[in-house]
Amino acid sequence: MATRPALLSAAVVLTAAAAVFAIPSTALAAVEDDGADCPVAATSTINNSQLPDPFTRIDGSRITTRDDWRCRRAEIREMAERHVYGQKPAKPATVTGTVSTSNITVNVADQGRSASFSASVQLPTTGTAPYPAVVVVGGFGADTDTIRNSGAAVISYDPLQLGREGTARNNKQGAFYTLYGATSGTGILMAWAWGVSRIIDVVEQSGGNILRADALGVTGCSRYGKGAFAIGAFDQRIALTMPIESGSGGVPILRGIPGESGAQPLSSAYSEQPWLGDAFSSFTGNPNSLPVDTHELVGLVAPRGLFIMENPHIDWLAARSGSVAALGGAEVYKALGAGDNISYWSDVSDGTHCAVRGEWRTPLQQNIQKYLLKTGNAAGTFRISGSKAGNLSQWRTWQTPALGGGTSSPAPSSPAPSSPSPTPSTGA
Ligand code: MCU
Repeated sequence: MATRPALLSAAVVLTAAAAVFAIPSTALAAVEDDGADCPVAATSTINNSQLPDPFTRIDGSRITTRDDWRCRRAEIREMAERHVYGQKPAKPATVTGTVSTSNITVNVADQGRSASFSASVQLPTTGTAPYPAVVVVGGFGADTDTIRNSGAAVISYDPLQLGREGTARNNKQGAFYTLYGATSGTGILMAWAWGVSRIIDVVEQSGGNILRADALGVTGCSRYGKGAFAIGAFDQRIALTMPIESGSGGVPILRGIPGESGAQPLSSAYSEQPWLGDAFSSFTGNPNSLPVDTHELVGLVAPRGLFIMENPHIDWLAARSGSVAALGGAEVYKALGAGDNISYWSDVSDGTHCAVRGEWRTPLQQNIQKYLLKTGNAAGTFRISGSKAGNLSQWRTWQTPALGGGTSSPAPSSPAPSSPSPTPSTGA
């Protein structure tokens, strides 16, 4: 089981800052996991076809303040590791590497085992160093021209270096498994996420002349959209997370998949590749027994920038369940006072999987401006295809609390602000 360094000093500073200022609406943590010191009780399976309440702790009490979210978030993070993705080990004893205008190299070592991997860099077409950057996972589906023309570098990351596909679960391969063992129960999506965290370590250590560690985004399409989602959820140094057409094992609520016609079954997502952790095998036939679901993974990204892109034309991609995850996770954003920081867009015309789409060009640019360049302030938008519009009210019994500001005082007694559910757009 992975141990996490206490990171106490950073956590204490953050808590103290939060107590005075509450959570800034685009808050980016300076550390990978600012709740690493929070205790998380054992979890058991449940039996509930409705989405778990993101605001109710494992012990059954409900959070009342925004400060409370830090350790509630740690519970969700830990449950997602235990039951869905597998454990993400903390930064290993040694991480070294280099950053140049064309390449990033990473060397990792822990307990006598070592491995290396790299990523290529393409600078933006505009702006001056140090540059923001977007990690592009896998080689397709991301609009790298728009990213670079918006002023962010592209870091091209081949995640298969960290966790290969086509291997048996008891013989996992790649740099992650060189360190943690071929029989590690951690699935390759989390191995990919761990690799990006180590790239961020190297960017941080590089002195920041070329790339800015505090202005990093991540994107990827399809299986690499599943990866982009995990990468952003499990490292709070990522300022902007942009999964594209991620499908089963990505953004869509796990509880929704069995009932969504044509969606990739959970058993298929589990067995096609070792994407998810070994522990997920207990849930492929019954996601209702999971104590966590992906709307809470969306919540792990909050209040940081999140732009979810989906394709309603291919049933396999489970866009209806994806819309429910986004709507449910948006409730966490609202409770944290950051409702404008999440966007969802499935209202697209071209049915081609992982097409570079004109509809997403402007919101992509706006998200880069807001969260990476810090020059924009466009509000997030929901554009849900009418053909794949889920209804959050059918999936929850809980209501979203009005969380008190950054103190431990009880929540204000005023009712929760009425939260108009984003209206599905009617265009196909
Ligand atoms: C949506 O991502 C996957 C999908 O889960 C797989 O079933 C299919 O084989 O490949 C998709 C993909 O990665 O396409 C590039």
